[in-house]
Amino acid sequence: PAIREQLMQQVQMQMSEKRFRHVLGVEEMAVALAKKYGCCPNKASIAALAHDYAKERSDDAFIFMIKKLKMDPDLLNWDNAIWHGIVGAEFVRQELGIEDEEILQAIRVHTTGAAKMSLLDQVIYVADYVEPNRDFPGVQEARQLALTNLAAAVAYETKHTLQFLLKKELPIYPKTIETYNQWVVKK
Ligand code: DGI
Ligand code: FE
Ligand code: FE
Ligand code: FE
Repeated sequence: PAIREQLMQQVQMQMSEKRFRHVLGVEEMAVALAKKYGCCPNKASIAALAHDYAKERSDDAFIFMIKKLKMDPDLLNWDNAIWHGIVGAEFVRQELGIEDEEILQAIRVHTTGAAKMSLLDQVIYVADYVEPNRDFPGVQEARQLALTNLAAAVAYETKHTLQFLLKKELPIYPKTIETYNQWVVKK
């Protein structure tokens, strides 16, 4: 539909060609997963197109937005990796006029996941990880899981992302640990 075309253009203008290709890959995968698991393909399309909308903004732009909206001041201790989802959703709301809370929430949690994730949240989180342009050891297995068991794919992604962060001695955002405890730890 026309709104998708317009959104695509607005997103494309905000990022490198490579990142835009990633975004289109996430959209393709998200729509497929939405159809498979029974959540709204239209919302999946919009959320996917907008999920990395703010990723190329300056640190100053994120800091300004966090202060302007009086968001959790702890956010100031983090960086682009964490900001572009949680704070990025506010750029999406303000600049793209997307007000749908389900879509904004999927954008907020697309990097870290969350203990509670809606079907749409899971679809975007997983689609971001396994879209066709991604290439890393394990992506085949992650894709396989995505098409057969969405919750298992969320768990796989969470576990492997945490392993990657630990190996690089990067700081772990508390939400990432909450996601791990909820989705990976065997009960
Ligand atoms: O924006 P993308 O590259 O498509 O993917 P993403 O939003 O899932 O992840 C962006 C980066 O964020 C990626 O390099 C992994 C990193 N990340 C995920 N969870 C955490 C994190 N970085 C830190 N420091 N802490 C986290 O908990
Ligand atoms: Fe992202
Ligand atoms: Fe991701
Ligand atoms: Fe992404």
